[in-house]
Amino acid sequence: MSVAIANAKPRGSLIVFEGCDRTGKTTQSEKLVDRLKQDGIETQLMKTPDRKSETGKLIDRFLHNEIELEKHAAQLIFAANRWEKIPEIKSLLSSGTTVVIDRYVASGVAYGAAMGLPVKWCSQNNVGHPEPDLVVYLKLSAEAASKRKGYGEERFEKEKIQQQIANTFDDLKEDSWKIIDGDKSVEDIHAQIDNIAKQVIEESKFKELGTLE
Ligand code: 2DT
Ligand code: MG
Repeated sequence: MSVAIANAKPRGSLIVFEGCDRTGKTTQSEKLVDRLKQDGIETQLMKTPDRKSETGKLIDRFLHNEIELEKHAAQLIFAANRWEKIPEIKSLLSSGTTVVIDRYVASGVAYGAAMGLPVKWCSQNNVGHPEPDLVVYLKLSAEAASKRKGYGEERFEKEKIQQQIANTFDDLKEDSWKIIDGDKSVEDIHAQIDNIAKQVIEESKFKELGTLE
């Protein structure tokens, strides 16, 4: 037994950024990846939706209000777009690379619920996805977010919907989630996340990767 552990190869961690629109997820996930790489930790940045794949192109048009989609269909396309990434995520994690991902299943559920879909139905589409080791939940008031650059350009960027999405995120919170005040400075937030991420990466190395049920 002890031999097996001594020979086991450390895996990477799955670190997810979640939160409403314009809360700093993209900025912070990019900064975290740069920092981890500089510190010698193998890391890869990903983003879902990935707007470049075939499903992603459809999603991009939907988010820009160029096309309408029936809500279940929309959610299944978002889920499909995430499923497309799962083999790569699993392979990176098992080869020891940490994966930092800008939005993941909680966004699927929170935005799906805001479209009027049952939380249970939305969650079901993610059964079998690897479970995040850490969810960094960036929280910012809907009012503060609405003042940020670019707000209002896409489908869900309206204060009332964002408030509803924030409520669902709050309901979804689990032990692996860390709530970060998105109103602090970019550097303060980054320092906090860097600390938490490094701790999680260390703790997860020989822990079995979970699967969402
Ligand atoms: P950004 O590219 O700015 O992150 O916006 N969304 C995302 C869903 O409705 N369902 C999902 O499953 C996911 C991952 C959140 C992407 C937008 O798409 C929404 C905002
Ligand atoms: Mg956005």
